[in-house]
Amino acid sequence: MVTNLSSAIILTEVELNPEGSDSGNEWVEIYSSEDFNLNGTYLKNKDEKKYNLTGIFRGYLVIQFESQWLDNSNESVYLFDSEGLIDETDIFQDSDNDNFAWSLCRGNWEFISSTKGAENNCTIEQNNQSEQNSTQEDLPENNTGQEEPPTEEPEEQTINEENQNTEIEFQTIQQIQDKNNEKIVLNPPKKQDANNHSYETKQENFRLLVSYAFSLLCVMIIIFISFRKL
Ligand SMILES: [Ca+2]
Ligand SMILES: [Ca+2]
Ligand SMILES: [Ca+2]
Repeated sequence: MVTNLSSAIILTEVELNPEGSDSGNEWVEIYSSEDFNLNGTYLKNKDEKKYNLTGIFRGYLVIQFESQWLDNSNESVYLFDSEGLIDETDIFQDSDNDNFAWSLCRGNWEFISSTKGAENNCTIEQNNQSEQNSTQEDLPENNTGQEEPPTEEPEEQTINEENQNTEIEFQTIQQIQDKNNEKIVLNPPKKQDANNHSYETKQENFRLLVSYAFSLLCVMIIIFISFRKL
């Protein structure tokens, strides 16, 4: 199945200044993941020169110009179809007369070793480094996330202290109530002591009376014996 959907085709690599003579050796690389009909599409440079494209292709396609077509500074490449602009590059400069070319890597244009008609030589290490960097950037957030819980402990301690204070206040109230109870309980025995005291006083008076009577009896016996001897 051949498509001409503009979303299926992109610009992937541009060689402004190939090694040696530029005339006849400059090229632009485009890519489509499925069969694409180029009829009606064209390239345009920053000087607005057009270069018509034809044919059906899939994957990477290199368009090599027969004569000098790309300037080595302040140059861009645009891809059009009959309905308008499909894709465009950044503004490029290439003063290096070698096989380095501007290459699309993860949405950004990078000046790296060219891969004419093949997948761009985007370094995997950059991926790993960027992932490591992002991981390292994430670590402090995780650390701060782990450090957050200890701040909750003082709040719990405060709550415990409040509970302890409440318990202490409750104990104080209980002690006051206990003291009140003690007063209520202790008051009646004082009345009992008074009764006991009066009872003891009566007993002592009775003992005194008995002792007086006994003494009087003894005196009378002594007197009786004395009179009997006379
Ligand atoms: Ca050039
Ligand atoms: Ca050159
Ligand atoms: Ca390439």
